[in-house]
Amino acid sequence: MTVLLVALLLMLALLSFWRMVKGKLEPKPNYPRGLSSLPVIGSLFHFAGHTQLHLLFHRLQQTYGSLYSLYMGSNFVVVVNNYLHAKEVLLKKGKIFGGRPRKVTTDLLSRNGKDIAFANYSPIWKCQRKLVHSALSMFGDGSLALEKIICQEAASLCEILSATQDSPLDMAPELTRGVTNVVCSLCFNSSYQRGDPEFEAMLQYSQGIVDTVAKESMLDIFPWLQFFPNKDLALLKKCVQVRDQLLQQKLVKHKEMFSSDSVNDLMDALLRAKLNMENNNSHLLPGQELTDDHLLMTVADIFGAGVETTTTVLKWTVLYLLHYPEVQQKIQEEIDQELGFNRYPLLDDRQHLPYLEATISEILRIRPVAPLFIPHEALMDTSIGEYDIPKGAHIVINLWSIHHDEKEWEKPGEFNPGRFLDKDGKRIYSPSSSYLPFGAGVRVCLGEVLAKMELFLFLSWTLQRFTFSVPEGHTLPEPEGKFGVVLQVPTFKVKATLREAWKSKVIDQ
Ligand code: STR
Repeated sequence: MTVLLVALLLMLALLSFWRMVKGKLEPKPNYPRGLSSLPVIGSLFHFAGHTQLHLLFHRLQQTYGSLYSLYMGSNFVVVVNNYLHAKEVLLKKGKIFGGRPRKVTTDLLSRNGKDIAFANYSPIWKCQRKLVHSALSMFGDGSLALEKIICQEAASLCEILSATQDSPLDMAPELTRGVTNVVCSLCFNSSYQRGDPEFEAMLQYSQGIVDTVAKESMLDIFPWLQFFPNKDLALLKKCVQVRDQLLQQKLVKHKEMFSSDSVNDLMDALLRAKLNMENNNSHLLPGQELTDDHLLMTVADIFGAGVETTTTVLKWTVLYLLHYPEVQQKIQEEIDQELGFNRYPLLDDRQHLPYLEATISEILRIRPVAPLFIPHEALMDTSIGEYDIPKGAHIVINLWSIHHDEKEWEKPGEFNPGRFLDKDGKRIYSPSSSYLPFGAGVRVCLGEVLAKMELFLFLSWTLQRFTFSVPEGHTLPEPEGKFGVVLQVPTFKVKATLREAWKSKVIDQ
């Protein structure tokens, strides 16, 4: 009996010794320093009362350093606030971090990740991206057609501004329509007139989607909430339904009219690719074919992204020009000098208008469109810097912190387009690498070229002709953004005054 007891004790001692040795040999993973957390809710109590997540994550650096971790409910989240770490995630380990966390709201929006923005890294996803990329360069930068379309929309915007001259105007819907028509031409080869009911419906559902989707809401953190009545979820479902109806109509029409000899827009290009893939279906594995759902969700993404992002930047620019009339004046002086009043701006003028280009760069820095990008997911065990990152971790890159890093930017809170110009003010350059307005790596923005074309043309056209100011009796709008899937601009009114030199001219194209 005693022998047995001694043997048992010895075995236990050996076991614990072996565990200790093993523990020493295989050290605990070295995760980034973490915020305290509780079961079920995770670290959410740190967020109480904060809706501006990008600002909170920026501030938490003071306590936890630039790379830290937390729990959103039961999800392990790593927050990256430094550009070197961000580049490691996006560029060096782009494929490893190429996943997207599944969320209730984005699954609803994208039919369980059949789009590009919210889908995981996969062969079919790569194919979708490639198709959009080649379609964009075919209809976009490859030809002059797009430049002409944008100029037409810019001219129409100017007409509206001169018709409503001097009376307070909310420019948001007008800017949205201009930008929407450009994306509409690209996606569907169509456009909207002012007051078109379909356009009004689109404005509404888009706002509903922006208000509810991918903003780290409770619904996304606790998926079981979807089984209870939820206002946000009901709104999102309604908006997605309206959007899908519109898209479905467009798809049916495109299928009816389809001819592989005349591919006029993104939808045609996707339909052609789908037919081609079906014709050589020998190497198509199940789950890897391009379905109607993939096609619709791809177009929906390009459309939604194309509208919401560029419009947001244009609104921010007008808001900042109200705050900094001297910047507006400088842009106008540059335009007057380089272009004069007898011709309208073209893309070729970009190289001659560095101050306008610098202003656009500064807007993209100080008010990034997507302050936390869209979260990434680690597809395998990996690392960031010296820290271990487990498979399945969600990675939130705080672009706000990257663009407001005091070690990289002089007075980052100040709006100063001059920081993007060389000392003669003739050439635009980036004074810091801590600047990623369009992201980087395998998931880099597909619309960067298009966006830059639109921003330049819409702004140069309007500023050549008009001066924006705060209407009498109105106050300057606060430059506070509202956090969401895009950083939303407050609603405000402007007075657009036709400049002296244009008073005797008619705007023609
Ligand atoms: C805006 C509203 C809408 O109707 C559809 C979409 C889907 C694509 C989204 C877009 C949204 C918001 C901006 C996103 C874009 C994909 C890429 C872009 C998130 C929700 C950015 O990363 C800024």
